[in-house]
Amino acid sequence: MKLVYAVLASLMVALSARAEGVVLDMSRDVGPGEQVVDQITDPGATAATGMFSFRPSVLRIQPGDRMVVLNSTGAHTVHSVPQLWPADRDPVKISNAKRVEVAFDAPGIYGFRCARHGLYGMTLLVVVGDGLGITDISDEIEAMHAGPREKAAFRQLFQDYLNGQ
Ligand SMILES: [Cu+2]
Repeated sequence: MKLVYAVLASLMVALSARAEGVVLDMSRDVGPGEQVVDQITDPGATAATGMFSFRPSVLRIQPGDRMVVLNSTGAHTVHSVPQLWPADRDPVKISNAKRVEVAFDAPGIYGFRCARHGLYGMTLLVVVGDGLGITDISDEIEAMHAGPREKAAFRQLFQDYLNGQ
C-alpha cells in the first residue's frame, strides 16, 4: 500500500508542476548530443492502450548521440527488443532509474518496450542516422515474442517514421 501512495504522490507532483508551468526537475537537464525520452502514464486515457507511452515514441538521433530516458522508476521499464537490437551488444534493461543515458554509435533502427506495458503498446523506436534506407521491418516485428497490440504499435511507429513524424 505504501508503494501505491508513493506512486500517487509523485504523479500528483508531476501534474501540479505541469499545471503551473514550473520546470524545476534537474533530471531533465540535457547536454549537447542528448535527447530526452519521457515515460508517461496518462490517467486521463480512456483505455489501457494509450495510457502508457514513451514520448516521443519515435526518436531520431545522430550517431554518437545519447538518449536520456526519464522516469523508469517502478512503474515503467526500458528493455531493448532483441529483433531490433544488435546481437553483439549488451541488451538494455532499465528499471528503477530516474535518469539513464543510452549511447548510440552505429546507424540503424532500434526497438524498445516497457516490460510492464509493452502488451498495451508502450513501445519506442529509435532511428540513428538516416535509417540506412530501411523501408521495412515487418519481418523483425513478426519475429517478436509479443502480443498483437505490441506488434501493431511497432508497425505504427515505423509507419510514423516513414511518414516523417
Ligand atoms: Cu510502462
